[in-house]
Amino acid sequence: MKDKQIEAIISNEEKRQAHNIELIASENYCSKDVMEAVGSCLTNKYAEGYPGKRYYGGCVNVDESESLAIQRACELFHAEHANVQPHCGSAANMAVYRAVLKQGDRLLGMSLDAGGHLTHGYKLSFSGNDYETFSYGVDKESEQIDYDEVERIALEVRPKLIVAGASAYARFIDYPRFKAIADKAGALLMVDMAHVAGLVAAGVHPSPVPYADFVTSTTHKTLRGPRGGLVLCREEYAKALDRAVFPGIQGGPLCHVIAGKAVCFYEAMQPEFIAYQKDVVNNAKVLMETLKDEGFRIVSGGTDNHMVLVDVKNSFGITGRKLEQKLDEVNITVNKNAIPYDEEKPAYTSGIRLGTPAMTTRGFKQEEFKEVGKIISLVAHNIDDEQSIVIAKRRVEQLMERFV
Ligand code: DSN
Repeated sequence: MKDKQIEAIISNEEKRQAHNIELIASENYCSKDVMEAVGSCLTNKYAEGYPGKRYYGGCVNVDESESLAIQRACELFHAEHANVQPHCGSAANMAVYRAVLKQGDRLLGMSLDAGGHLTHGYKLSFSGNDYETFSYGVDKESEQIDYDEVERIALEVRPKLIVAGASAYARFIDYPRFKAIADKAGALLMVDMAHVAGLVAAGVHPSPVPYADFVTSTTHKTLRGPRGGLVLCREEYAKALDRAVFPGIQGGPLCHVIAGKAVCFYEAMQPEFIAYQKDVVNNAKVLMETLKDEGFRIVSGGTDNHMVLVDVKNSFGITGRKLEQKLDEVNITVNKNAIPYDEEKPAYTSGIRLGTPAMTTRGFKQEEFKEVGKIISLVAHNIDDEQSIVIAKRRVEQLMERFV
């Protein structure tokens, strides 16, 4: 590469990704094939429009690639229609809102504090600006969604759209119940399955597709594809959705990323993908149990998916931020995360969020996740003891020796 500065930055990031234990629940390592598609000459092509109906000549190959991605997405998730153009998850959610809501319409989503996403109605996001938004949270005791309470709010608020799905929620979501609530309240239902899309594709997590009018996702989390967005919907909403994506909110699609999505959907149809997703879930359970045994309080008491939400404040009297920083020092990457009814500010938080998708891709099994839990415990129990930090870092290096 002629640009030595960027070359060095990429090389440093390659090293960081190879040597660190990556536990951010929304991250993963996509395959070389996905990276090849994303790094291909398809990045050079403009293709505003949809396959067969473009505003540029020369789209024969990108038409084929996008058609394949659409066909595979529908097959993988048993959906009637797919739009593979959203540049990211936020754009996917925005497209659905714009397809069915007018400015000022009512939207009900999970609150950010309880584990929802910014785009599910948070006031500083476009979603909270463009629509009149209401939120539901989790029960204070169980720290799980209280469906009776969601129903009560929905019947009071009468939203046009209910959003289910979360960024920091480790339990199954009852999609049939959400559908029943939406029907009773006269609302449409959108499920944002970004975090669990890979689990859904592999059948190790319930699918929202039979119940939701729209399902949105990213393609880079558990699904292990390129960074990007996806919307699935019933045929009756296909035209409105496609118009909302282009020309509604986006211009030219990222043809190289769409090809990467097609590769990702192909990979997700292979038997080894199912085995991988089973491991992701089993590894999360092992990590959760290890941490529990080591004295950590687990939010909601467990996990049904790829994620473990840990209350470090009430376990060790430290903030999520402090533990995130100390784990960074020993080359374990996590993110601080608010827990339900958190009294700490968002920049500090009482919790950390852990995920198993990335390290399961790297080959970690249950034994390695037990050791990860124990190293996290060593750091949390000895947060200001430099000697313990040195020992923890050495244990991370030893663990990673077999995986680099
Ligand atoms: N920011 C993502 C996450 O980490 O969960 C959600 O989009």
